[in-house]
Amino acid sequence: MPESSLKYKPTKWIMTILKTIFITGTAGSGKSLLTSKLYDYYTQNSAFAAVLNLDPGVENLPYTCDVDVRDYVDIVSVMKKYDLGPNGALVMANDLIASKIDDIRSEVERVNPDYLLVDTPGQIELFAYRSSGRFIVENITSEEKTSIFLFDGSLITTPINFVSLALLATSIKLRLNLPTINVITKTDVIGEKLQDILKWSSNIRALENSIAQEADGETYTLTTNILRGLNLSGFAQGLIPISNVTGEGLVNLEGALSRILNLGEEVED
Ligand SMILES: Nc1nc2c(ncn2[C@@H]2O[C@H](COP(=O)(O)OP(=O)(O)OP(=O)(O)O)[C@@H](O)[C@H]2O)c(=O)[nH]1
Ligand SMILES: [Mg+2]
Repeated sequence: MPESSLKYKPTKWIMTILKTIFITGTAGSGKSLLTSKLYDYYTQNSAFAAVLNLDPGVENLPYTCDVDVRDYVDIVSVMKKYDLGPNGALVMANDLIASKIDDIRSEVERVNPDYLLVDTPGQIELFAYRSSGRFIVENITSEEKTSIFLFDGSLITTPINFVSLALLATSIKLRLNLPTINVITKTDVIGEKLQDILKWSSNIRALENSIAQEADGETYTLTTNILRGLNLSGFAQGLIPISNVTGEGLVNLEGALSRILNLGEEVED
């Protein structure tokens, strides 16, 4: 039995119903570190939080897993058994995880937290674009589910990069079919660029002007057409800037989660 399943919720909690937060984003955007910060936040506020790690390939995590897919699928064994390279093995591992969903769900139910934080794999396409990812999202029994999509602040160096990341965020939202909070991470290392990014995210005219300064011809036409399409669905609206390192902005993210998961009520015991 995995050690994590030894953590049980005290009896007084048994009747409360789970709320699940999927933490998604591009590789290295800060998903695992944010998971640990949210875990600390809920725990410090007397809520019972637990973490489900869905990344079969990760070696070190900045938190202790309560439920861990690595207990079900060993990536090195998958590589050897099926004679696969690392990417092929991750694809196979993700499908194997989906086939273990009943066991994973039972383990979550045994832990029985108020908040389940789900740290997703670095390879976002594995989680969001293969049917197994959506299957996992649909098969975790939970009263409320939401997704956080992390824009990696250090990747948004130009307005075109910003639009292409917003396109990815929208595509992931479409695949997972979950209410999504958009977050920009690593604000501690991007300096004044943050002001530009926040302006772009709230003012499509300003963004189009910045795109015009960077690109012309086909690139300009493609980028602005994508942008106008995304704007119809309110892309990147309310983008929340955070730093997982300094903690800046986390309080705003916690408030946004509360509005979705608790209808605006603060976390309470
Ligand atoms: N400066 C800074 N570094 C950060 C921040 N968030 C994460 N990092 C660093 O970025 C690196 C990747 O962070 P992770 O939390 O592992 O990111 P991830 O999205 O889980 O990565 P994968 O699962 O491999 O895709 C680590 O070195 C973190 O310390 C942040 O807000 N600011
Ligand atoms: Mg990670």
